[in-house]
Amino acid sequence: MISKILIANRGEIAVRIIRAAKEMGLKTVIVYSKADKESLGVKLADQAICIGPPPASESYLFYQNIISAALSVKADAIHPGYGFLAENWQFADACRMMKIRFIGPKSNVIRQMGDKAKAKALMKESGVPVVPGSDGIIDSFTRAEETVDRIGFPVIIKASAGGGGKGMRIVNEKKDLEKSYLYAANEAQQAFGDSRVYIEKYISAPKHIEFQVLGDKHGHVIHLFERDCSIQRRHQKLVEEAPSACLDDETRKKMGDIAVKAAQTAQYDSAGTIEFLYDQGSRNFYFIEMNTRIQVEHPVTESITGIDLIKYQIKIANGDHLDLQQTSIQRRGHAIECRINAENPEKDFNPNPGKIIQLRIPGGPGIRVDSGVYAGYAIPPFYDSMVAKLIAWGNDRRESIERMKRALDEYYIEGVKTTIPFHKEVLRHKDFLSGQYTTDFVNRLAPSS
Ligand code: MV4
Repeated sequence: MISKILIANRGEIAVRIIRAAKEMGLKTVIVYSKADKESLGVKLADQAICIGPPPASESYLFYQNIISAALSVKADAIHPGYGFLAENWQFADACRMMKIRFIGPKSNVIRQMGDKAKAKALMKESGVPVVPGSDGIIDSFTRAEETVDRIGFPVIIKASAGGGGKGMRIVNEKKDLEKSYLYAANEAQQAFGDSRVYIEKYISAPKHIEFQVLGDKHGHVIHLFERDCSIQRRHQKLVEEAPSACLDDETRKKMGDIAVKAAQTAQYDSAGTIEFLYDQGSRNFYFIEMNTRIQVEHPVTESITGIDLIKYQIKIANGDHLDLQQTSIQRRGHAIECRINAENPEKDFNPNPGKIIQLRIPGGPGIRVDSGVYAGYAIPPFYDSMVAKLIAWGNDRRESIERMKRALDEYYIEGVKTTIPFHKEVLRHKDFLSGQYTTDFVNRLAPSS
């Protein structure tokens, strides 16, 4: 039985995991880099162990030290959060070898879903709709030509070891294909040490719809509906909502059933996400990838279902049977999340770390704030710039929007520039209000250089 959890992460997600563990009566240990000594997670955990200097490669990614820390305090499980080691199959495997439970899926599942071309082929084989394309790795320009002759332009070249948008290249005409293919393969090699790429038909201005799934170690899988994550900038999501304002109940039901089938195909246990591109014109949807971690935007799903996803991750890692049935999962109301980043939206969203001089956190009905900062805290420059997530729940979309606007007005952060003004603009934009916005929304609002 799990009784002590080591948190191999920082910031708001470390705090979120500590909160879930404490409510379950479990002991918590956090590891931290020298830059995070004064973090909220270090203050809230039962125990804290410094694992190295600020650079992540020497601390949060240096998993041998993290495993040593877990062994030294007799932690029975490690929660990786998101980012850092969350989708590192070698780390999950090392935990297993050291008899520490990795709070996430099996290492071979992380590995398989991390190879995006292989994951796509596996899904297609079991009847999950995928975007037409190369159905596997493109290992020569000749094969690239054959593929585009079959599917037509525009196409998108993706790194198989990528995901989340890194190493992608859109190609509109034949004369650019060879250059783009070589460029994409080279970029993939630089970024992931793996040059393999695959090709898909490029879907223009799609919606990014993802389904939350939960599976246990006994083969029981359910979904917890969708999140609309179409508001992103340079592949960083900025606003997420559930349910999606663009889905009809018939399409939602089809996508949910397919999401469960995809997770079953992957032999998935723990919390995971099935990503789809949704074409509003044709109402077609396509699996693009699976994320084998808890995601930043999970509170949106928690808000509309009342289900604590972190607690379920822990229970599932412990081997418990999932005590939820698909037919008993009810959606209630609407939730929106705004990511509050220490970035200057007026200066190309440049990171803006520094000391928080004053802080007023919103509250009241329907408002949740997941944050790792406090007044007087200095945001270190070494990691991502997200300092808080503001989640607004309402009985319907209109109420959640009004609550979010009200909460953004209440929020006062002095000392660092944040994305709050950007969010205020999004919330009054006609395309956001209509719910019909697509992945090109931010680029049209604030064209990136
Ligand atoms: C696509 C696509 C269009 N067609 N795939 C980006 C994030 C990653 N999870 C999937 N992504 C996309 N995949 C096909 N077949 C559009 C995106 C996409 C995108 C692509 C290039 C530049 C910006 C983008 C923003 C959102 C989605």
